[in-house]
Amino acid sequence: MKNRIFIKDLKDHVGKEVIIAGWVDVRRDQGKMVFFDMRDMTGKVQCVTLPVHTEAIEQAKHIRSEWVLKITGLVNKRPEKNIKASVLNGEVELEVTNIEILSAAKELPFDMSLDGYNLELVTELDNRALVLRHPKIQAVFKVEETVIDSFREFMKKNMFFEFQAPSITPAVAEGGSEVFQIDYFDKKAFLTQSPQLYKQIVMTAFERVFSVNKIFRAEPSATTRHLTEVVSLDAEMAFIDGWEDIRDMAEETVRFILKSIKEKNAEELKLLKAELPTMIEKTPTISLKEAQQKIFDNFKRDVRHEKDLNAQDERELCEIIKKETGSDFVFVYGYPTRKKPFYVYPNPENPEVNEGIDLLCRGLEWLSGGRRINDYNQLLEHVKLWEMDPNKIKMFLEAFKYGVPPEGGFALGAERITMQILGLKNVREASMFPRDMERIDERLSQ
Ligand code: AMO
Repeated sequence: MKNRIFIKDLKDHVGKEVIIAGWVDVRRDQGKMVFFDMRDMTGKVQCVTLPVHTEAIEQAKHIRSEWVLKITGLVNKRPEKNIKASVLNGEVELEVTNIEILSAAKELPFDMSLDGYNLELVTELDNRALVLRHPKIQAVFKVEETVIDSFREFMKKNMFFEFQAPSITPAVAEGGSEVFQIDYFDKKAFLTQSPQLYKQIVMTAFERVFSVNKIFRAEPSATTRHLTEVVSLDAEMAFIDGWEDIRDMAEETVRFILKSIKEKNAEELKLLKAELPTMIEKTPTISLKEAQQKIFDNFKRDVRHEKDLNAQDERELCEIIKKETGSDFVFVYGYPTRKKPFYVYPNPENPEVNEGIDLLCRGLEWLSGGRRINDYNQLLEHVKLWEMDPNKIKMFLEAFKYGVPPEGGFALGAERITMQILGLKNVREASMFPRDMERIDERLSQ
């Protein structure tokens, strides 16, 4: 739009007539004057319509929340007693001289004011298109944008090459039944559960690689932590001395993401009353066995013979580690080999456990990764043991025939990180268009 000024820049135009465009936020009639806030993508400003501007005030009396207007007005300094120094445009207001209605809006179905907004998650998701206009909802996705951007930035800083992983695959990468099968012409194929096999293939050519891609999991459980479509932040690197190199790279990646959010999203954190998790200088690393022992010692729950940590174990472990060290994060290693995917490297001294790792924070898994098998024959052995069809992953296996250095990698779910950083109760709040067993935009049971 020609000559349009962004609302955040109005303070640079005091005394001048300008054009702004945006949405009506709230209208307040006061005696003969009409006040309303206008909002564009850069912020808000108070508009005042005086009786002298006869045409404008007649129109101002009709406008309601979410109407889209083009406004001509004079940028005035606010009277001294009305100055709000701490808010954007707290020192100025716009004296409206002309209103052009670009689009009228239906009456809102619920209170969309900053403090009045209070919806159940189901209603929020049923009205996603409208609630995306609310600053608290926008704040969530601005933080998520930083999570994804800063992951990319950190990877590039560290010489990782970005590639585009496919979403349609001939085979199941992670194992298990949590996979969507699709009709692929007259054949069957799958939606990818993870770019795992592809990031490993690309690593064999580019050394350090990463991808930001959608993954799909047919998670049958309706938990607060699972989506069926996830933004996966994946990394893979060659020439490692051991799984500890992967752990350290994962730790520095997360540290950089947290630092970026602190720098870029102070306003959003404040609005959502969120406190960033504490990452101490060296995140504690403990084995699954040690973790289970700690849970037993502290909570008198005996999970020492379990093969994995369940949701309650993760919560309790994080609580213990926080108390002991001040860290919100903890790495867990030493999971049973047969409980993890075929590509994870077994510990040579004790092949019953592998060199995979998980990073937990505030009671939830943020990241998985570890060292991988880089020897072709050992990989083939695992393919057989895991009862997989080598023909279905021929391209992957092919890459390992021709010399592959010791390697490993990790992956983080963008929604889970956002959820945990902001203290959201449900991962669906951190997905703009969440897909789960019960919803693809609309509720499936309707
Ligand atoms: P994993 O299956 O643990 O590992 O997934 C990695 C991370 O992705 C996120 N995540 C999910 N988030 C929401 N809903 C889900 N259904 C969901 N599934 C996964 C979590 C999790 O920590 N190939 C390995 C990674 C690797 O070894 O590099 C993998 O996919 O944050």
